[in-house]
Amino acid sequence: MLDYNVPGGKLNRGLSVVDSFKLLKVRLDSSCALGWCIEWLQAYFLVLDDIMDNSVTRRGQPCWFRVPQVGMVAINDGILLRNHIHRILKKHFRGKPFYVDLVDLFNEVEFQTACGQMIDLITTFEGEKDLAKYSLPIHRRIVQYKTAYYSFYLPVACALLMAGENLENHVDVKNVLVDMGIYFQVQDDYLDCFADPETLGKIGTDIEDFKCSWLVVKALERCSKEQTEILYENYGKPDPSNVAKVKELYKELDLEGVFKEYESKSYEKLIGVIEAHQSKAIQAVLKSFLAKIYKRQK
Ligand code: GPP
Ligand code: MG
Ligand code: MG
Ligand code: MG
Repeated sequence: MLDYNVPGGKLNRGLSVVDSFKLLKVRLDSSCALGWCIEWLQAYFLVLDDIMDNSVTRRGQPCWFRVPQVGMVAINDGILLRNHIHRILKKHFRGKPFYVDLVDLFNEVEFQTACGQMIDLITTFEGEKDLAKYSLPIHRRIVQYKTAYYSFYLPVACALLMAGENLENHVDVKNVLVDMGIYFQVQDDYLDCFADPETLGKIGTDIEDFKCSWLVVKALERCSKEQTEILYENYGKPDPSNVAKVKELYKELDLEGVFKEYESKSYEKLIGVIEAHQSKAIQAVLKSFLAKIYKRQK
């Protein structure tokens, strides 16, 4: 179960912990163990997210719950993956002065992620499917919580804690990382529809699932009256012919072009904010993280 679900990703989150340690010049033997804790957290979220999103593939193989003889045992596997984070933390860090803060950080970030996942899911409830409620502020709220905290803030916060820093003094760093996480999830929403599943390692399900994706929000902003009707008729239905109509509309509205412009504008904005930071070491940490994801194809 561990071999199937923990490795095989891009390791952006885990490696960012290790890179941040190096850039902040923290000497600690167990930085890799901490990086892996975030990869375990990611595995736990993905196993459960794929059940909730009714997904088909992940990292180029069937989603864990789709493996014959796994099924809903996958829920318990998710819980086991989660438990192991705290077992690893205890094994490597229990005697350290930052141990309590580290445990608290993981708990807090997990709570934020579960809240984001809740909003992501309840906006798609059968019987409440109403595209009129989807807007950029709603999208931002969902992705800030479901993705940005655990994927971007957590790796750097871990390194800062171990460098002996008080996280309350780094609200500006948290804010940039949250914006970076929002940009990352917009990429995820874009790739869900436009990437080749072979490269991406997963088959998109956002249109079928009636997700508040960045693409549908942008489409709603740009649609004519007739196009809006097409979107309302076809969004959130499992039939491939409905999905195809939505994708056709996205092409007509040039959402690929809209995304490319968003991507370069976001990058420039983020670089601007990063370069205004007083610490060169923190600038390097943030830039190295951004470089990992800019113009990613998977
Ligand atoms: C990504 O959303 C968000 C998560 C993986 C967090 C899940 C949180 C839980 C508490 C289970 P997504 O569904 O767009 O990701 P993907 O496209 O990879 O399925
Ligand atoms: Mg999801
Ligand atoms: Mg998903
Ligand atoms: Mg997605």
